[in-house]
Amino acid sequence: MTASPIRTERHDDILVIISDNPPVNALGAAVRQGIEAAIKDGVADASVAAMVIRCDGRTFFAGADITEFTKPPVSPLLPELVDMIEASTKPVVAAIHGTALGGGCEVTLGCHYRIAVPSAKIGTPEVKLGLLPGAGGTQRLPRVAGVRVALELTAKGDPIPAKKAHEAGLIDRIAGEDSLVADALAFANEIKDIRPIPRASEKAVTADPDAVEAFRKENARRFRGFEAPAANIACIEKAASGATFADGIAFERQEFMRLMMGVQSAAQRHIFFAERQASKIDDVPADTALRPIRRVGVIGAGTMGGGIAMNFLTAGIPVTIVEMQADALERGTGTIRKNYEATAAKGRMKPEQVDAAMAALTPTLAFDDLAECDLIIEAVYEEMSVKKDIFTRLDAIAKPGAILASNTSYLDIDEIAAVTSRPQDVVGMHFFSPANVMKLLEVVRGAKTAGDVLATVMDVAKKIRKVAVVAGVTYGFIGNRMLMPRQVEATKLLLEGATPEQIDRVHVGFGMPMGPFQMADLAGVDIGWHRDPSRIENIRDALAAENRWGQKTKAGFYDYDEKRTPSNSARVAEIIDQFRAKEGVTPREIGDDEIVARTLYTMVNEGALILEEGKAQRASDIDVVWIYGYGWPVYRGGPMFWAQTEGLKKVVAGLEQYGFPVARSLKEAAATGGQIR
Ligand code: T1G
Repeated sequence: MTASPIRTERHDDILVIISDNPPVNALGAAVRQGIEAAIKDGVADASVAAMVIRCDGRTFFAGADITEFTKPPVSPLLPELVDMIEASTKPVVAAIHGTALGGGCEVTLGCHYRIAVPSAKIGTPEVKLGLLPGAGGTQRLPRVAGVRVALELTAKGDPIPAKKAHEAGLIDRIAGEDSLVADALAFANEIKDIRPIPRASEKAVTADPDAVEAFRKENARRFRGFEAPAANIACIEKAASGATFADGIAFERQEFMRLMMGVQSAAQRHIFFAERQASKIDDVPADTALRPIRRVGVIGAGTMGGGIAMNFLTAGIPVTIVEMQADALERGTGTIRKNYEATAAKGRMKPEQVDAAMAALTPTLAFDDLAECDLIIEAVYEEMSVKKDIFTRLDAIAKPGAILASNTSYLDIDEIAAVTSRPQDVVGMHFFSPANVMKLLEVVRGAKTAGDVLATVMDVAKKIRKVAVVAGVTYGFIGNRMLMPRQVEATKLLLEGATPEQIDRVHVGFGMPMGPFQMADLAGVDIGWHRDPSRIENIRDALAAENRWGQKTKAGFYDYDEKRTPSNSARVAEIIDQFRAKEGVTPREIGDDEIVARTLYTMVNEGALILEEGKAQRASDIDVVWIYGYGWPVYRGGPMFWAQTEGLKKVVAGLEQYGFPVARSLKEAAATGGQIR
């Protein structure tokens, strides 16, 4: 019988209920049972005048235990526990530190008073799991904090700091940062005899139809395809509609169960755990000693180099940035400052933070200045000979133990490592553009990359707020390798009768932020072009030769106006027709299903091959790459998760129908009804 995570302490007539359930005091069954028993004892004990609920460790309850959602329910259910706390005949104070999230926030709402340290945050992020607060949160929040704050917390899912929560009435008292326990006891003594005991469910809700309308509009714009935000808004609206608390709760329960049973929530919960799993390297012990990273070197102050540097500067890690030419260096550092100032202008950074970040940047033309760096990231032209030259020079000047990383998007890390005397210190760090914005970082493990180098880079990734995924050495690693069959098939479909707008429409309708041709126009049709306008071997060559390089030249697969609004291009249709004629292809009607099979199923197939070759640790890592690197809709859980929900038999049949060789592991999983691993 394991010890309960709940214990109690008496402080005169105050009963303190304490949870010690690391790492985040998730409200698992044992925690709920322990709190239920303690509340019952406190209510029954005449010598108890009031109670305090608090948590040990780094945070107040961070929510229901998400791992329990796929298991049979165990009493008391969280809604029952929250109701039971609220019904207590003795006042209960929630003492909050860290992040009171989801069910944790709902427990505080069942309490009668809430006190929090200044650094605490409180919120209901269930929407990010494809859910809604299912323990009374949608009905109590508008009663305690008002409709607008309730909408912000539930439909967007971002927690708010204690100060803002206090202003909204969600928190009653702010404690001292280091005196929460004492201040909570004092607060309990102050309120213990106040009657009536304030209960959230008994408060009235002030309707705010404008707020509901505003959030509905924002939801349609920002959360295209997601089901949960609309459900959260509907529950808050129900609370503000004059419905009784009981009717509101019934509606909340109905909506919660509908979402919980849906594919979207399963997908979003899958990604929640997949993102955390991705940070684990199967064959490197979690307690591997890390190399200290006190200063980072970045080679190249262009778009990528500048963005990469910003990640570290923002995290407070000094950067030495090297360029070959003074004007390029000046341009690069100027762009960094401009980007920071733009962030500050939006109120997301203070001017002094901008100055501190820039003060930590050391621009130099002297390559040897990199000698003092612990991690050096090369972000120069995507050409193997250039990379090899850089790493040869690095090998000569970098200090022993420095980690030497390449930001290459495709190239062979082993080949780069081989020019150095320290291949164990060489690794790939593939940032996605814009590097200071995109969350994904592919960490490319060479054959000789040392375990502590990998562990250090994964740790640094966390520090610069990236979602890191380990990839093996293969052309394009994980994400870009899967992009290739998609681009090849999309181009073939053009020749066979589809149009850029049809293919992009299918992808955008699927939930991608943009389709293959919109993406080409954004990134640049001329990327990887041989620059010889007389050499026209495919449609992209033909576009590039006519300076149709995409948005930057106001013409690519689409035409663009001053505001970069795209329109279908008659010239592109002509070029495609010319290629059809040249290839002797008679265009045919192409259905959306064929586009899905040939541009999305082929990605899944490539993902299965990547797993078979050991170039990704797990299928969920591939999902994480596509969610955070390419905007795959999180409510579909990533390519490999989506394939399971699509049905692997259907995926295999689609691939075979269009003549694709199906990966062995995919075929086996489809045949056995198993999972792609
Ligand atoms: N349940 C189970 N495990 C959880 C968990 C949770 N709620 N939250 C975190 N973990 C695990 C996580 O998987 C990781 O495990 C470890 O804790 C550390 O997490 C009825 C239905 C609290 C801000 O959505 O946002 O309440 O990898 O790496 O970066 O209305 O965890 O170590 O094995 O993220 O310091 C609502 C989810 C649930 C909050 C801390 N609550 N958690 O971040 O650590 S649904 C949430 C977080 C709900 C009710 C509804 C973050 C954090 P491992 P971590 P962190």
